Amino acid sequence: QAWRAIGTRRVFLPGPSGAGAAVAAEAAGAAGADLVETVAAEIAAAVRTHGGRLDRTGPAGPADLVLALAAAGPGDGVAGWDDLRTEVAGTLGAEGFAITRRAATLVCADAPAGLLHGLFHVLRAGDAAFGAPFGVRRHRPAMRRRMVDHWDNVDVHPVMGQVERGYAGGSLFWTAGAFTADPARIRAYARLLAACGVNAVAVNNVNVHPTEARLLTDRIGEVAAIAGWMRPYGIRVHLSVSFAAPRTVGALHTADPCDPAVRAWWAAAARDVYAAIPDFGGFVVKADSEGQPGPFGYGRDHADGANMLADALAPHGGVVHWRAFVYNHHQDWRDRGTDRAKAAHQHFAPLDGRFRDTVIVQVKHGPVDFQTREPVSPVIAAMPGTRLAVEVQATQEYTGQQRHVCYLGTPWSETLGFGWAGGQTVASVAAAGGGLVAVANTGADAFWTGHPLAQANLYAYGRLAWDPALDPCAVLDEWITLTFGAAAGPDAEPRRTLHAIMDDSWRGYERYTAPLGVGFMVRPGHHYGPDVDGYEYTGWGTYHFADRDGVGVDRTRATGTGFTGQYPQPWSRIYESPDECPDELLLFFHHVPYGHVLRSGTTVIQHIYDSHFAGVEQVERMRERWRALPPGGLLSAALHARVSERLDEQVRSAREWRDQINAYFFRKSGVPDADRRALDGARRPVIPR
Ligand code: BDP
Repeated sequence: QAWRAIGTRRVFLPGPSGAGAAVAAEAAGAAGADLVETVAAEIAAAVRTHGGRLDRTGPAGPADLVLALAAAGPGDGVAGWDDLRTEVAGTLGAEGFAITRRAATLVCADAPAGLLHGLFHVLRAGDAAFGAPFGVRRHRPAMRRRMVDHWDNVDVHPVMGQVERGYAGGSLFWTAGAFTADPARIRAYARLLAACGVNAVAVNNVNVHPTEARLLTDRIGEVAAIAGWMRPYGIRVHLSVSFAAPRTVGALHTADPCDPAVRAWWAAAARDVYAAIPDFGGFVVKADSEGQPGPFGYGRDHADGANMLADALAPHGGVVHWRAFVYNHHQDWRDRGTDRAKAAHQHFAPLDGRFRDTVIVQVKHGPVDFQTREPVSPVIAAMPGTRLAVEVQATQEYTGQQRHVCYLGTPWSETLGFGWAGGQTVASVAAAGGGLVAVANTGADAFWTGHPLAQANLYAYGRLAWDPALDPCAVLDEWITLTFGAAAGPDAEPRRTLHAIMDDSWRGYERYTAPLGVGFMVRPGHHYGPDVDGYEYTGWGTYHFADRDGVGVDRTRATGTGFTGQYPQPWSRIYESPDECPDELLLFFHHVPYGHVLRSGTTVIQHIYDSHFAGVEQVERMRERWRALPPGGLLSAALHARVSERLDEQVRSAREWRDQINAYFFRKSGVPDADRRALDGARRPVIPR
C-alpha cells in the first residue's frame, strides 16, 4: 500500500540507454550499476501494481518524480534539475541525496546508494512528496556504517540453539550445519534492511564455534553468496572471526598477534576473502571475553590484536569491529572492590590512541550488558583518540524476548542524546567513529521478528542510525504508516491502538521487571522471567545486594566500587550523590535503605510495589486495546492472532514478575504496601504488622 504514492505516478530514472547514460554508468561503477537497477526494479514493480509509468530513456512527457545522479542528470526538459544539480553535486556523499519539489519531485544523488535511500525517503513521505513545492532538502546519514550483527550459528549449539539469543525462528542462513539460505528470502531481507537504512550485516555469531570459524576459509563461498544477494541493496557483509583461527582452522601452533607467521596467515586469509567478496566489509571480533580466545593468551593487549587484523584487512579496504565487551566472568560476588561495570573502561580507556584508523572499538551502550535500563557506558566518553561504534541489542534478550511488546526506539534515542562537556554526545562519538550497531532481532519467522510489533525495533534502529535526532515516537509513526496504512480513514483506529500499546512499552516493561536501574533479576541461562537471586551468588558479576535493610550496588567513589569515577563531569558528580542521581538509575549506583526517599517523594520499597502493580495494569490495558481492534485491512488475521497470543503471554509473565518481585522485597524488608495490596502473590490483602 505504501508504494501507491509512487506506483501511481510517472517516474523518470535515467537508464543504461537513457540521457546521460554513459556518464551515469561511469559514475555508478560496477556495484553501483546494480543499485540503480534495484531502484528501477522497485519502481517498475510499484507501477505495475498501481498503474503508473516508469521511463528509463527520457522523460516522455512531464514526469512526477525524477531520480538521477548529479553527474549524469536526466538531460534537458526537467525543469529545475540544473539548479538542483549545481547546488548539491559533490556534497551528498556515498549515500546521501537531495530532494526538492518543483513541477516534479526531483531526487539527486552523487552515488547510486543515494538514489536508493532517496527512493525510500519518497516512499516514507508518500503523497506529501508530491504536494506543494518545497526547496532543496539534503539528507545524509549521520552514521556511515549502520550494521546489524547476527548471532547465527552454523551448527545448532547445544545450549544456545541455531541463533544465540534469537527469538525469531531459525537462522536465515544456516540450519543444523548446512547452508540453507534462500536467495529470494535473503534478497527480501536485504530490501527490508535497506528500507530501514541499514547498510552492513555481520552474518554469524560473535561467539565463534569451530564450524563457524571455517566460514573464514573453506566455507567462505557461503558468505560470498549472501554478499551477492545483499549487494543490490547496498549492504556489505562482515564476518565474525575467531582470534584463534590460525591455530584452529590454520596449521599454526600459535595465534600470537606479534608472530610474523600469524600475521602472514591473516594477511593471506584476508586476501582470499576479498578474492571471493571484493566489497567485503571486515571482521567482527569478540576476544578475551566469555571464553573466546584473544591476545591475552600471548601476553598481548587488545590494541596488538586488533591492529594485527586491521593490517591484514587494510590493503583491501576492510575494517575490524573489535568489541569492548570484556570482563572477568568468574568474578567473586564477595569481593565488592571488583565491578563488572568498570571492566570495559579499565581494559580499553588506557589503550586510547593506540588503535589503527581502521579499527573500530565496538562498545555496548551500557557498562554491563543490555539491561532494560543502564547508564551510558563511560567508555564512550573516554576514548577521543579511537573510532568507536555503539552497540545496541535489537534482539530482546533482556527486554521480553519478542514475547513482550517493548519498543526500543525510546531508550536508544535517550542513549544517543546523552551528552557531556564540550558538546559531545553518544551520537556524535558514534557518528565520528564507527557508527551504530544492532544485534539482529530477525530470523526465519514469517513476520521476520517473531513478535510482529518487534519489527518496529529494527526500523527504529536503522532510522536512528541514519538520524539520531529523530523523535522515536515519530519514527514509530512512520513504521506504523508503512506497515499498516495511512493516518486517515479506516486506519485511524489501528494507529491509535498501536501507539497506545507501543509508545510507552519500554517503560512499561521496566515497571514490572526491574525499576530503579536494578538489573539481572532474570532466570539464569535463558534470561526470561523473574529470578531475583538467580545470579546473586554466581561468578557473573551481576548483583543487586538486596538484604533485609536495603538494595542496590554501591558504585560510588566514597564507599563503593568507584565506578562513578569513570564518568566525565557533570555525570561523575551526579551519579556519586544519592540525592542527585536520577531515580531510574538509583540502584545501579547506590545501595540504599528501603526507606530511602526518591526524588519523586516515594520510598524505594513503595516504588518497587507501585511500579510492579502499575506495570501489570499497563499490560492488561494493552491487551484490552488489542482485543478491541478487529483484524481487517492490512492487519491480517494471522498477524492479529500472533500479537494476541504474545499479549496473553506478556500479561501472564508481567503478573509473575509482579508477584515474585513484590513478594521477595516484602519478605526481605518486612515493609507492607501502603495501599494494602497483596504482595506475596496470595489473593488476599496483607495486614500490616
Ligand atoms: C550477552 C549474551 C551472550 C552474548 C554476549 C555478547 O547473553 O549470549 O554472547 O552478550 O554480547 O548479553 O557477547
